[in-house]
Amino acid sequence: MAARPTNLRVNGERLWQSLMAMAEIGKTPKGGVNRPAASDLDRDSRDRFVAWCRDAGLAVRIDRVGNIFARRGGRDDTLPPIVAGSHLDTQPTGGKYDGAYGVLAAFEVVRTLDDVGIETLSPIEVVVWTNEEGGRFSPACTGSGVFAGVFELDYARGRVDRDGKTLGAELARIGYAGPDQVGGGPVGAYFEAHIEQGPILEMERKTIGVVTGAQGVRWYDVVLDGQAAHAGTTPMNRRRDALQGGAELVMAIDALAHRHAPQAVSTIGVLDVAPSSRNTIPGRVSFTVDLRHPDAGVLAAMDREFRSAVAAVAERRKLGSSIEEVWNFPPPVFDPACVGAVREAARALDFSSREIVSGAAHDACYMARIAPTAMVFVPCADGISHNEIESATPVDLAAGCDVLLGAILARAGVL
Ligand code: HGY
Ligand code: MN
Ligand code: MN
Repeated sequence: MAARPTNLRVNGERLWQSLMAMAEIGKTPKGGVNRPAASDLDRDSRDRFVAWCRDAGLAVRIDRVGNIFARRGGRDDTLPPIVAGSHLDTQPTGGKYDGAYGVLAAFEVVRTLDDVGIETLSPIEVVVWTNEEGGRFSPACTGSGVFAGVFELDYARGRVDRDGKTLGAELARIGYAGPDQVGGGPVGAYFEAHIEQGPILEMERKTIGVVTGAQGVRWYDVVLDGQAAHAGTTPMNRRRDALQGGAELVMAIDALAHRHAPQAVSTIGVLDVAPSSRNTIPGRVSFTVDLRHPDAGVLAAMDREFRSAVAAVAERRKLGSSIEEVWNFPPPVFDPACVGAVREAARALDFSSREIVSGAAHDACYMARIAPTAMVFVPCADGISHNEIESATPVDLAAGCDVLLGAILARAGVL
């Protein structure tokens, strides 16, 4: 096998142009992107990606949960593929780079190999995972979760959005309920490039994050039931006000993360009040809870404290309460050899780097359960993501793509 070319670099301008072209789909007035999973805009972004891949001569296949695989053959196509990619669905106030960067960086790697005529021993596949964000359909990382055997296909396809539509029906509607079995085959290695979505790399002026793992996540849906009643005629001591209970829990869940500082985080992203009338005491409140910590034991303690806080408020305010755990995602550890390939690629290219644990969950976290996996991070401005102002520089994005190229070649074998 030939030595890996050390001075090989991707076409950063082409990568940047592909990112800007993709960001046109679902773009928002503030410069962000809003492409909910399995929406028409998700379809349009998928169609654009598939067209680019077919123009580049890649063989494209879609599996039954909508994951897209674009394959570049290797000398020995019986070998397990080296897979790289991310997602194209976004948050409602998403940015141009969260997800799309990982997909288009992997695509740029393939296009660079074609430009210079490098043949690899193993085939390479660029992947777009379905519903990574979990914003429209919870939980997150649904497509990669089915692929990795974490979720059953029917469970994933049955997930329902706030309008009662299922992921499966929506994938069929947009033409991405593919024929192929989901997963089950060997994967040689998986790599994912992503913006850090946090402030560390930028603060430390590091170009590359060598990602060693991610923190654990737990998602819950909470419902509190009190009694709707007249705002004017109901004395304060006779009320069972669901929103007052919810407000107490909003503060308690914030305090919970501070008790486990500095790494714990807690977020309440959605809160609905019913019947939502200014002169009716709220009878029902429902809200989401997102708890995270890099240590599984601490996350379990946070879970216990969260559940006892709900029980205590419900008892004191005579409210009914229910907690549904919709996602339990233990902290993953990435493969040392793949992490080493990322570290070595950054070193060989003389990029500054540091090891980092991801604060966000990624499809790579599920892929780590079935294949040697690692991630490449690049900085984003002020560490801001899941916000329309999300920003990254063409130089950093190209650098991360160069490292992704080096890591993939380290596993795919150069002929
Ligand atoms: O929630 C996450 O960490 C990811 O953005 N889905
Ligand atoms: Mn992402
Ligand atoms: Mn995201």
